[in-house]
Amino acid sequence: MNLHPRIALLACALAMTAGAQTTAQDGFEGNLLSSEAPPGVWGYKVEQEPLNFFGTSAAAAKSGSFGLRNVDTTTGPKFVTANGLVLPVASDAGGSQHYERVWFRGSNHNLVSAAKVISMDLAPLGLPAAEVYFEARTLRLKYFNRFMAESTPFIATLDADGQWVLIELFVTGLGTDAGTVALSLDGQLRSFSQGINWGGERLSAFGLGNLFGQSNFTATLDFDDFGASR
Ligand SMILES: [Ca+2]
Repeated sequence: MNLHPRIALLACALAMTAGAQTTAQDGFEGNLLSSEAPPGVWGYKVEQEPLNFFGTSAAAAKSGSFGLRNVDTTTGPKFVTANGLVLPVASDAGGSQHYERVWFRGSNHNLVSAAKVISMDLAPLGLPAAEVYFEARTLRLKYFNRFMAESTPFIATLDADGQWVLIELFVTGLGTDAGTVALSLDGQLRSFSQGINWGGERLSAFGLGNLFGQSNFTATLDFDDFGASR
């Protein structure tokens, strides 16, 4: 049976709402890391470009007083995780569904390469179940199956530089050969893929920030009101 994508997404969203357990929320009003006092929600921070600014900032607030900002000004020849926050998920046994959302705003792009801004990562494969890249005024959805085959089912062009957009990722069927990935922007379903083979895989982590890209990439990336549930 082929469900209409909107119906499938609605079913997915309702299923998540019905049994939803909040994995994490962060409005970036306080500490970031779980090792800090009082504790934040993130397991660790990756900073391969430590000269960049990466932290909470009033200038990055969508709501409340602060948001998360990455000002990437450094350049170099390598592909790196410039500045990222990672939330490991240790208890996922597979056969499961996950939801991740964040308000995002990108500006001051130097038109060189792109940066992964949000991801849901698989184990043991180590590649993302779903990820979104920011490149100037475009957002690109990608995913990988258990055979490391990459798909790019959707590219969105934003109306303007520096525009806030609500990014929502829905993933179901982890651990099965009937996985689905859905992307919603500003509450509108924009992409739905099904029949993804994730046999033997489970969710290992949520990621946010400037997670992977060519280090010649520079831009200002703002995030607020992160949430994840299962
Ligand atoms: Ca905030």
